[in-house]
Amino acid sequence: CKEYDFRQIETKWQSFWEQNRTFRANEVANDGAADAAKPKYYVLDMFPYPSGAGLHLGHCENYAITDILARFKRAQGFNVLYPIGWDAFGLPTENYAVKTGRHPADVTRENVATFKRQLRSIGVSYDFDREINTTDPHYFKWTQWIWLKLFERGLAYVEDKPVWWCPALGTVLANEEVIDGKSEVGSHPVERRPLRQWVLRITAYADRLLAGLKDLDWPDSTKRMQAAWIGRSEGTEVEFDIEGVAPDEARLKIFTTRVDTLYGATYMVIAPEHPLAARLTTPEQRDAVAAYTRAAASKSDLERAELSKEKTGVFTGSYAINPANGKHVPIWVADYVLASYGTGAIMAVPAHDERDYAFAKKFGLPVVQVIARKNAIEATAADGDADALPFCESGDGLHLINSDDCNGLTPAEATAALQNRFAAEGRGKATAQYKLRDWLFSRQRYWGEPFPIVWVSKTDYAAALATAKTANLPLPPEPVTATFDGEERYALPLPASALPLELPKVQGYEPTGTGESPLAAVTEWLEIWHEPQTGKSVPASEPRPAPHWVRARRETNTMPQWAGSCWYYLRYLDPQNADALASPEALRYWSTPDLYVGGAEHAVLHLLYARFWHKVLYDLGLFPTDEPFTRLFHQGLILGEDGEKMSKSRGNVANPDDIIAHYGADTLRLYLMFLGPLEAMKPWSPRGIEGVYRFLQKIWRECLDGEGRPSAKLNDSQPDNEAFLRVLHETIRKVGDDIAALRYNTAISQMMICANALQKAPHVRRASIKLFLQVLAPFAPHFCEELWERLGESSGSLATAPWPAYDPQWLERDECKLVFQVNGKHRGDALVPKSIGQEDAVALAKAHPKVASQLEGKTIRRIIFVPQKIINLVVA
Ligand code: ANZ
Repeated sequence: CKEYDFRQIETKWQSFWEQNRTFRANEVANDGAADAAKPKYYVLDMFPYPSGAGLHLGHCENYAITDILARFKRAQGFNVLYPIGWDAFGLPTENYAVKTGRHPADVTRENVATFKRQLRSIGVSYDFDREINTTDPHYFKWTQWIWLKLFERGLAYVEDKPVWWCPALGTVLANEEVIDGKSEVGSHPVERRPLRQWVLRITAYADRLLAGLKDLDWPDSTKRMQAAWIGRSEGTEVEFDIEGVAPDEARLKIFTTRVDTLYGATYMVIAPEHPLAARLTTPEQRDAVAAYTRAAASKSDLERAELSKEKTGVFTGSYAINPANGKHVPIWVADYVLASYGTGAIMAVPAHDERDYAFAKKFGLPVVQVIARKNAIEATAADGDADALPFCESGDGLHLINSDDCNGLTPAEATAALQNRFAAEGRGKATAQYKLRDWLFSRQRYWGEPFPIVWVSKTDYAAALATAKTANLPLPPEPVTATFDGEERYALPLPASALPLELPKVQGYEPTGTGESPLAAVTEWLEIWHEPQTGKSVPASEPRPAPHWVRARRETNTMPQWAGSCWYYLRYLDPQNADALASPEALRYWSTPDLYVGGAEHAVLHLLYARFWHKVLYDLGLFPTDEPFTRLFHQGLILGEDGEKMSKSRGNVANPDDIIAHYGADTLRLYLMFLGPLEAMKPWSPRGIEGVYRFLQKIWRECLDGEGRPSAKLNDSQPDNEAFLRVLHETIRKVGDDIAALRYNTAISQMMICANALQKAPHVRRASIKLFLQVLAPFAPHFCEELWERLGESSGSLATAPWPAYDPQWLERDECKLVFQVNGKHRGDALVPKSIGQEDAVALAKAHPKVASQLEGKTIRRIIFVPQKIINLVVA
């Protein structure tokens, strides 16, 4: 269509918006009472990692969803905060820097520029004045500041622990970055290795993180995944006496979720790393246990816990005494019991646990059934009615057998009885365990936030303290004791006034391969004289500036990429603030996002970590509420044409730049939103895109003549015909409702019906067309701005026009689901007014991407229309 020149139009309006800063969110403090009185609406995207590959269609989908909502909310009179920024620390950029020798900051800058150009080209209405970048020292100053708060509250600690070491990446990875024993990035093999690590005590918040889920307006599946990750198990701790060991000297404590099966415990297992392992091992068994323990050390928890894994283990030579029946049962070491869960020891009940059963069978240990169906005859395995073992059922209709005085009780009754008995004896108690582990929070890489601490020896610190006292100086901050390469040292926090602690320039970005980051090679930065009161430093090679300065070594670990994304939604509220992460006024006015949109792949980690930090900020009194994201929405994945996930290796990636060049951004936006329900997974098809493109062209031609001036159809001197008015007002109502409920695809079908009504109407009033453009504008903003202007609107941008009201007298309330078929096969459906006629129904069906692709190169032979039900296109 020669007249609808989307290239020229889109560029024109993008510059207009930019020059006029049309989408600037009003400041809280600076703007007058009028804006403060406006209700706020904060809509947030999960900010992107600016990779070298640029934007993909999934980003476009995500940002189109929020942009449409942001434009709608502005029109409704909200003061809208709709910001964007860059989650720019992290591995891919650093790996690229390693390869090319370029500074990661330079690489980041280029990638950000590409992303920004692409974002502008899709017409997203971000307030770019609030752009943030996690790698900017003005930003990470506050990431470090929050970390200091965690440190002060004892929520950050150092531990030498076995961690995932990836030889190829030369770094340690978090559990979450290891998938099936390979690194998530690059799929390299990983192994276990002990290293000095910073760890965050997220487990202290496990209960609150779990309880808080209840009130969140989040997809259920995501809430379930987080709950499972936190993994609260209700159970019982029981202490078993050890044969030949006095109970007050040592007892073996186990955690079980099935204390009702206690009479069926025929052996015990401790983890190879269990603190009692050496003590329980008899001299005859020492070599075997030692060999076994060595072998287990190289395995991951994941491998060890694998259900189907061949069970291995060795006998310690010792026995425990079952407190229920006094029987002596052997204690084994086996790696299917993890040191990091529960108490690192279990009572094994092979009759009722799959892993214990497999183990008992392999090592010839006894199997005693103690739970049975009530109606099943207590019988030998030979009897047809016996429960098949292992019998892992729970629930109703069960009772205890072979359990002395507990016989006949239900599992719940037995659990209560045994818990009471052990509580009275001081031998056990009801308790809960969590799957959640503390959060391994260091990386041995360059491109991350440095930790705002220094390491000092205890004697040096004591000397500095004494000097400060005699010289009447402020005292140094409180240090925390930690083991540093086998020696007790102090981790001394920098004072907040010394932040940000920036990254030094380095020669190369390769990991050192020793477990330390490239920072370990920057001696000038690393080894310093440090003034504890101010955080000032000079290289240790220089003379000590004053006696209260202390010899120190900086931390060479950096923070993981998650750090910056844990609190970024707060920085948008007040991004330039140099004195606080955000002002109290900004925090109060904008509060947390009203809607957060992003991929379901972040269901656990990012969303859990951010909730944790937010709760800490809440506890510090910095924030009035303790959940960051009260409403969350996941957009569905856009698949390749083949229905597979888009990926470079499959060669099925559609590039947004190409589509925009071909059809324009407005068409791309409409098309992405029309593909199906926003939360659904949907395959991309370039064919269906023609339908929405024609939809825009049709509107264009109805509104303008060949010269691009208002068309002869526009007639303000006559009232509109009723048929058109009915569709128009129904459209205003429905689009408003649908946007608010994130049902964009049905909003678009309604607008298509409206475009057909417009086409059929003999004449229309300009004011009516404008109403239509106003509701279409959030979806196709450039297109609508242009028509709005050409239809004689001189009062500036359509983006600032209020949302139109519908006239209830024209409303058609009754809707029905119309099914689209091609040759009798279901290809889609839409919610439409019951009064819809055949012509509109056909037009709507044809515009549907899945129908459109079926019509390609075919001729429609017959149309079967069953009003309010089906439109079937018979093609050949
Ligand atoms: C006896 C028993 C009998 C168990 C039975 C289960 C079924 P969740 O639900 O995951 O919390 N267990 C406890 N600590 C363990 C550890 N460190 N490593 C491996 N397994 C461990 O599972 C709790 C159950 O897992 C516990 O209850 C224990 O086995 C085992 F019919 O005790 B059970």
